[in-house]
Amino acid sequence: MKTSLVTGATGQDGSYLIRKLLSEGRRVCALTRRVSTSNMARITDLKPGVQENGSELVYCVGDLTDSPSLMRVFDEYAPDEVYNLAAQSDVRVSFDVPEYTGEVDALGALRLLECIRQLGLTKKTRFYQASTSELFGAVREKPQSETTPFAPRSPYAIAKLYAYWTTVNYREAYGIFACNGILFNHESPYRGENFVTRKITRAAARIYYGLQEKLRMGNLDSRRDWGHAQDYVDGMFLMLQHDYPDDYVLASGEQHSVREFLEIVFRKLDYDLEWQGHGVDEKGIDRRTGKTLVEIAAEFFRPTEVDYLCGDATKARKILNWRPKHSFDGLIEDMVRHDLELTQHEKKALDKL
Ligand code: NAP
Ligand code: F7E
Repeated sequence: MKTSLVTGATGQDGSYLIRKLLSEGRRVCALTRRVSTSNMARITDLKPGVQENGSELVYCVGDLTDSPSLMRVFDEYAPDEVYNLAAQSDVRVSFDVPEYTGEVDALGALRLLECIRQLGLTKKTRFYQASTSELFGAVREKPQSETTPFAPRSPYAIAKLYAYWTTVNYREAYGIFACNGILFNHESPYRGENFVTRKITRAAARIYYGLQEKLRMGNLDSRRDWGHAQDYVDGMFLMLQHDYPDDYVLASGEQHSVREFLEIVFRKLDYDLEWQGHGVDEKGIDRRTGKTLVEIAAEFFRPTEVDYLCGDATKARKILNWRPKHSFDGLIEDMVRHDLELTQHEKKALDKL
């Protein structure tokens, strides 16, 4: 049985990838870090031990800022595959904690690759690095593909740039089967609530059930290429099963603004938003009730913004036969339905008090 180590196991992508790898019959080592509050919400249903289909789940503790903990895990499990998903992944927060972001996102990848090298696993262990469309930053061409030059615009993107080139370097220098997945934004009901799509679907559901009055937003006019996380973890898996290592863009090829995303979500809940005012004074008002549902707040803007992202995933489609199954509307439906259910439970619990 092949052993796959997943860092960032408690995150959005980790929670989907573990399920995928278990369904493929792997022994999965899910790396989690010690934190003072519970971080297991997305995977509470995944119990350790042998699963019904014969696959196996093991939880192990480690932190990307702590080499000894990583060495111990590699020494014990000698994984056939490593999916490095762990990161301080919030772009805006990276401006507040730039050094920490570099420790985890840049040096964390180096520490994992050093485990492979120092423990003599270079011929055995395949490595996936969670690279990002944020590398394209102030975009040099449209759409962006594997050959587009990088122009990072945040401490997060700069840290990920270091990890990207370290992955390429360890592939070339030591012959490690190491791949970069340059993934454009991908979302799901498991998306962290600080990221814009989930912030919107969660707030819209809370407004719908009367648990929140309005939503405070940053830059509504930035544009993203949003896909579904489930499709993107399938792509990660394909990269490590291929005959040779390489770097791939995964993207939907479709682009929408934050404003459009927000309007669609509210429309699904029967609100009809009209925009009034400009800049931080802009407001989203429901035409039927005259209520202000959306306001702009300066705190959600970034010192440097990435305005425009749209990916070209031709290479992944041709070489890996990667075929995303979800549409943009299907993604929104999935998220809205989930957050309506979640909020309904929240409201029932509150009503009982
Ligand atoms: P996420 O939900 O924020 O998950 C991040 C994971 O990293 C969590 O499990 C977190 O653990 C873990 N982590 C953070 N610091 C750590 C440390 N010092 N040591 C060990 N683990 C640590 O991120 P995601 O959306 O699933 O994204 C997965 C990866 O893909 C990230 O590397 C992200 O930067 C990258 N990426 C994401 C997207 C996207 O659109 N989602 C696109 C391109 C690239 P806790 O639960 O304990 O906090
Ligand atoms: O912002 C704008 C914001 O935080 C998207 C991470 O997974 O994808 C993610 O990074 C856009 C930005 O994602 C709010 O300014 C407006 O232009 O959802 P986000 P991100 O920064 O694109 C990439 C590919 C990663 O690699 C990252 O790890 O939305 N925006 N108003 C807002 N964003 C947030 N968070 N909150 C707002 O209120």
